[in-house]
Amino acid sequence: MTPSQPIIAAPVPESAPGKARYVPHNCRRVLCVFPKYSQSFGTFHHAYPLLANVKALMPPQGILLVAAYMPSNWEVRFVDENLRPVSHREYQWADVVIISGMHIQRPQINRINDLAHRMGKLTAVGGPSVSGCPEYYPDVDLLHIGEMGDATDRMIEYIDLHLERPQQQIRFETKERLPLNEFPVPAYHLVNLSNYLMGSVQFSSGCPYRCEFCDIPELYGRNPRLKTPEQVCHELDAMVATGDIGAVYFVDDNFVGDRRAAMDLLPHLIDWQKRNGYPLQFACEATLNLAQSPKLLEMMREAYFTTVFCGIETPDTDALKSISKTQNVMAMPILEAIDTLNSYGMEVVSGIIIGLDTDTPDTANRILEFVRLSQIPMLTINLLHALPRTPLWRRLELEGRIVNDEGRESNVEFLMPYEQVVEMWRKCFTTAYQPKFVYERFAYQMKHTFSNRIQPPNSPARTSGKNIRKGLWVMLNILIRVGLFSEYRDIFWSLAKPAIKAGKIEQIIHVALVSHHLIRFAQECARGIESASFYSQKVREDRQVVAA
Ligand code: B12
Ligand code: SF4
Repeated sequence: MTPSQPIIAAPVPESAPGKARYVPHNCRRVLCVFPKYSQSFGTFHHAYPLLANVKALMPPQGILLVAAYMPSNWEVRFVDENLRPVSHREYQWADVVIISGMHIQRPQINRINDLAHRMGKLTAVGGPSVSGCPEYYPDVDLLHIGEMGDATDRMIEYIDLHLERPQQQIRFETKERLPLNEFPVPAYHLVNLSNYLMGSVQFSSGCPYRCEFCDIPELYGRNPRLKTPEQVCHELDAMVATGDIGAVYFVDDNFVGDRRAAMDLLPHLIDWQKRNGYPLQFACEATLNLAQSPKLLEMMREAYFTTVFCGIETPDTDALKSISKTQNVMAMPILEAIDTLNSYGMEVVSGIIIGLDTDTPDTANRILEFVRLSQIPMLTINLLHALPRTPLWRRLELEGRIVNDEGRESNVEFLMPYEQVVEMWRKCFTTAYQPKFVYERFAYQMKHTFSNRIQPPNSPARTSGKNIRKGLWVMLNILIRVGLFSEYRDIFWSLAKPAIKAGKIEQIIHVALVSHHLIRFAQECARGIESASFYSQKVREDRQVVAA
């Protein structure tokens, strides 16, 4: 099916502050389901067996928010299929089954919908996939398109007044978004946070840039909308109270999309950490030009931001211009920007795209050289994929270069021969994640990045008996599974021995966990098990993440 491609619409406005909400007449039972991930680089599934109880990366913000937004007299249950399947009884219990998800989870979303329909239940889907491509879900009863807002209220009204399935699909499209500062705290009380590798929090939504391949500006707008710093701290309180987590990821597409807002938030985060004894490490996504803001960087260091994902995409300036990623073309060269972030204790994670129109047969070598020089341990090296609702999709469609073949690694007709591009991707991926190369880059990070971090206090929050037991369990598991039984154990020990002697236990745990996932994932790519484009529908249903 060809997704509809609206030319970029006017930004969806926010509703007036404090707008009254729909008051329901009935009680309803709502079953919220988040579908299993499809196995991909970003899910970290190879690290889960090394950790106690972890079965998924982070709690899904979107559907937890919707769960929290439901009328207070309605009964709400939540199942994350990454933790366990939905039971027959739960489907039977529900009046309505509501689902969220990304394009890559499309088969799972449709499967949940079928199961619910078999029991005669009303179904609804919202989230980034249906918002970009409603056509992917022809059989779901209610489609929620866009962010939470008037459409959510109308959908709730519909569910309140009807229990039977509609004759025809009904679409609710957000015309007025709920201001972020009126978002409820996601329903963390419905999840066990210890089952997740990290917690997640949202501060802003939207990004001011217009990278050609990205659907964020069209899905979430170009003017970042914001929560208040108090709201963010309150959500951190709620998370810390509910479960034992050591890290929180800011899911904002660009944490510094509105620099002034980030500057206003950071003192609150620093205060929060100090008040609570620095229980959390923070990670975020940000544009590389963050390197030009020393004041922001200094505050991020003090708030204990330890990882920042930057969409570097390509080290080649002309290529960056051709994909409208001009925010990476700065007076400061890319390698210097990475060094700068490292000097504030932040490990950089980088997105890299292969298959751009500017690529040449030498691209793989240039990217590998960049990996070596930048010393970035983790790079999401991805084949270009045209996402619906992007300028890239529209350009390629005009040029007749969108290929709708689900057996292919990407839906783009590259300018270079397809096989050659896929081979370049495989070469980059499998070389970058050879155990020796990964460990070399991490050794660099330990010396040149981790050493620049603040030394958080030995507070009760960090050194509780529970935390120490958990750390010991993970360390023991790593020593057995990686140190004893992995084929790359010698490489592991060459870094681990001196690190353990120096008491850098937390650092070596991080290195071992991340490396293990990268190495195993790359080995699967080499065997042709994994897909080159993590956006591709080729990531099949049978490659869903299997929790250990
Ligand atoms: C954190 C994150 C992840 C995490 C966790 C994902 C999760 N959902 O738990 C991880 C790392 C696992 C991940 C992985 C991937 N991700 Co991701 N991810 C994100 C990110 C940065 C934030 C998600 C989030 O929490 N947003 C905040 C919440 C509040 O927004 P939301 O989910 O859209 O929810 C709002 C509405 O949509 C609506 N809503 C949501 N659900 C529902 C349900 C109902 C019933 C209703 C009424 C409303 C509703 O209400 C919410 C409030 O307005 C987004 C970017 C973004 N801006 O969202 C990308 C994004 C979702 N990811 C994306 C992609 C492509 C991926 C990957 C394929 C590749 C990758 N980039 O690594 C993998 C695939 C994973 C897999 N193999 O299954 C794309 C999805 C494109 C699409 N349109 O489907 C996005 C949009 C980024 C992008 N453009 O590249 N991702
Ligand atoms: S900076 Fe990031 S989120 Fe913003 S448009 Fe570019 S890729 Fe998308």
